[in-house]
Amino acid sequence: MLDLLAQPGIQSHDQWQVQIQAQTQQRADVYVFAVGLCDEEIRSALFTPVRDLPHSLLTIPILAKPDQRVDLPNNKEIPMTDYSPKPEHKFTFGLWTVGSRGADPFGSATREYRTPAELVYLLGEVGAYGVNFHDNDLIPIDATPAEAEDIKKEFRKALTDTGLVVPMATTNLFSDPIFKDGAFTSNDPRVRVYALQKMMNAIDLGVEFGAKIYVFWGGREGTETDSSKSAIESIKRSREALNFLCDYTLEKRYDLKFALEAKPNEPRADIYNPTTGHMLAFISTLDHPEMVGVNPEVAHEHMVGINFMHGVAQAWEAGKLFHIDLNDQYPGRYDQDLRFGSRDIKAAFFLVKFLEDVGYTGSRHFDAHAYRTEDFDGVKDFARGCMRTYLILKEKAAQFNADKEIQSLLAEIHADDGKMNPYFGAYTPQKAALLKAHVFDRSAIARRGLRYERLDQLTIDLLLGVRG
Ligand code: GCO
Ligand code: MN
Ligand code: MN
Repeated sequence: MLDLLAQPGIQSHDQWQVQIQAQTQQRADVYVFAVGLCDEEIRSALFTPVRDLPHSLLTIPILAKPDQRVDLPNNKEIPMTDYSPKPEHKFTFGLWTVGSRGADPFGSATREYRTPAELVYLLGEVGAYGVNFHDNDLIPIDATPAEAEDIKKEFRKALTDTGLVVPMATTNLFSDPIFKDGAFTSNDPRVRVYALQKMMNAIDLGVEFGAKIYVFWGGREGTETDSSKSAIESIKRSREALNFLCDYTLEKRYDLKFALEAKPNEPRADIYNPTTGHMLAFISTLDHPEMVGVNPEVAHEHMVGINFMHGVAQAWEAGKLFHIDLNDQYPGRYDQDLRFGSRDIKAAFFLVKFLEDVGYTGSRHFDAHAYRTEDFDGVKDFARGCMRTYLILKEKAAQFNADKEIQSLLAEIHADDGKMNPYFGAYTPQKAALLKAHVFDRSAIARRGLRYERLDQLTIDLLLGVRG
């Protein structure tokens, strides 16, 4: 190309951008700062990637010459930190999330169909670590064995090309009309055993692609009218099905754990085991509780207005946080599946802070979809936004932990002079007798201000970016 350009009067059609780039780069190094492009992509276009813009501006040689001017975008738009996703962040998306075509109960699809392989390439482009699927996201329910093989081949190639992995798989027990009254809790015994058969095949498929977590979401395990089903019988049927599938997995020697996902309603009017807390109680009644945990979802608990992070903490403390579905949701509304952190930033902050502080190492799975208004560029904006917000909040959490004023306030709030220690811990009759004799100055204790207003405002200042 450079030799060609050196010839006098050179004119070659359809190459002008390449020629301009070549001519520019004969005289200058070109540094590119881009959110959403990885270093390798920038290098493959023969540019030099720049990640930390303010720092690089001091070190790039051009600035050594005082007469040179550097055009910078508005400083405020320059992120000080690199918020681009990396494999160690474990960001995953479902085929059904970026593949959502925007249909809702009032309108049909607004985006065209993309094959599973095409969606994997899209996820590779935005920097995701993994992709998860329902059996029928990958293989349509009526596909012939030959069709299934072709789809799997193409999907596998996309995984190899992009380096994406499949950490989780799940079963669609809700779309086909056969599941109109549920799967494991259907009143029709044929449906209940068909669901078991479909589950075993779907588990095989997930394991074939390397899944280590298997999610169970019983979207149709519920009722519109409680005249139709016994709530007790439904719990017993669910338990029997899960016990059967645990034994199937053990017999096959699969390295697989189950994660149960609760949702209070939608698509059924009411769904059994409606919250993460219900699921945790249910798990303790199974034959193999050690291989079953939960997959809590932000939107599912926000729909009913409860504190999601508290449920996650309870699951974590019980050793049951096997997976997590991140998205957002206004309380008291239909299932919105909004981009992570786009509705309740404060709740998202405390959730991210929790996951990072305790050292959760599982997938950060985004179970959400782009607005119906979007084309596939908008789908990429949506996916990038989920990951970017997570990383910004992760940085804010580190800032919170390092903030001197916040930390000294917390030290004051949590101060303990140890005087009550003799009364804590296990019960003994002596301790009980001693405690009964202790006199408390209730009004003195109650008079102490706890300084939570100040602490919360510092948190808000930090989140709004006016602190440090
Ligand atoms: C929903 C659920 C689902 C499940 C998925 C995995 O509200 O529709 O969140 O998206 O997470 O079926 O089992
Ligand atoms: Mn959901
Ligand atoms: Mn979900």
